[in-house]
Amino acid sequence: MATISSHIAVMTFPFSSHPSALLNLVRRLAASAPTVRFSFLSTAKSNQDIFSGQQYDNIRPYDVSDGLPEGFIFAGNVHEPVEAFMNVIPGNFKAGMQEAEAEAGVKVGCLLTDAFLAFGGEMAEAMGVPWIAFWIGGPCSLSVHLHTDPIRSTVGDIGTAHKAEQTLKFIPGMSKIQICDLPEGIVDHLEMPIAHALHVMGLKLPEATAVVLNSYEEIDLAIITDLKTKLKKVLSVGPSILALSSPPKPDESGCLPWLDKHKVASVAYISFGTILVAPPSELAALAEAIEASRVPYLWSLPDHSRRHLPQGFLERTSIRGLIVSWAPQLQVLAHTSVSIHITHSGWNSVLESISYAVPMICRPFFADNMLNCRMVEDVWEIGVRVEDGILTKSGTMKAIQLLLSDDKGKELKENIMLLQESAVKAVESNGSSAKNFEILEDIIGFYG
Ligand code: U2F
Repeated sequence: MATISSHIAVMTFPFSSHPSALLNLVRRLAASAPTVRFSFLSTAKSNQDIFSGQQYDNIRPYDVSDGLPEGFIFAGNVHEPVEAFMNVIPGNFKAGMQEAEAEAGVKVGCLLTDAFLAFGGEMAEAMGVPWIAFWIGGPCSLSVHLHTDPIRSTVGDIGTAHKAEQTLKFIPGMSKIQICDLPEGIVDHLEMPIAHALHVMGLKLPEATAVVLNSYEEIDLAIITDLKTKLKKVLSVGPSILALSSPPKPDESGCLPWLDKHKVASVAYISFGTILVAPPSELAALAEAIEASRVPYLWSLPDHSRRHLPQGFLERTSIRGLIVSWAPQLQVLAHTSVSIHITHSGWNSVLESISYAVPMICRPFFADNMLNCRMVEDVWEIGVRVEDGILTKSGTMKAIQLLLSDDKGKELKENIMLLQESAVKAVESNGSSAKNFEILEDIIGFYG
């Protein structure tokens, strides 16, 4: 790398798809600012997973403590590693940053953190540098975290079904969102440690020099306009997958040649993201629905969940199904034979479905999933929520039939194609995301 002109410390929330989404943003910035050094601070495990041997000229990974005791064995409780990590921030990041500064020989001139790491604001202030926060979710979920106090005081204690169906019409752009769609920690589950962290985040983000989103303005104009009144700068720069050219991910399980053998727009792709373990009864019901619908399917399913599939399911459906433990999701959604995405409605998955125009069947589980699902079904009308929000044989079959139908299915497809078109335009030169990215580059270039 040429002489380092400036140094940016990047701090991740090292769970689920957070580090890889932030790395995608950093890769774009690093490519456009070759003399800027990006020190990427995350836990050893997360760095190993996302860099997987890949090197970049001006991005250097640094491992920070995960707070877990030596020899810790993950026993399935996802909250455990998150709590251990939350207990060692921000000391672990400070140590990592000192190491990075010593190695680069240049002081850090800007902090780019996952928005979950709200301490970034105070740390940046103490260092006299700007704080850029990256929000991994959509504008809708950012909005509820910024409005947590008004939501709590307007709604009060949620307890009755009636209140659960109340809408957030007092927040611009959120009139279709119901109380029951809110992530845990806004009006209930307040005891969760992450709930406190997200509340603090909502209070701190207005101090950030800029908040960057992997989204694009046209998808939620009213919400973005409102966010702009609350934050110093709101920069939607995505969808990053359309803006960043990446080498294709390895297809170790042969998903793509398998898809090649199927008819155009015939296959249902199923995935519930990176951390979620769907309840056994729902996995069995989903399998039964797929089998009875006779729809070809590609299912990204962790190995330990396979035992929950109905007996003989794999053998009976092997001619038109493939189950893998990990799929190259972007290439899968981009494949012409895929016509349905059965998803937990994680933000990345929703945005990827939009980017490749694949209508969704949503089974939301937690966090922002319910909000994203509501947007998919009621605002953008590009998919449906499964009946009663859980996977049953009959409800899932109905949803599959609907998506394959000539009337409603066609309408959903047309709607998602329009959104895809606007996403593509946003990242083209002069598009809203491209312009926002230039503003971000200026901030990095100016302060870094
Ligand atoms: C949590 O999200 P997840 O990481 O579980 O889900 P997504 O945001 O949808 O991201 C999943 C990513 O993993 C990829 C896929 C997405 O980029 O392409 N992937 C893959 O490549 N192959 C597979 O077989 C399966 C997945 C949480 F659940 C969400 O609610 C939040 O929105 C998200 C961000 O906070 O974190």
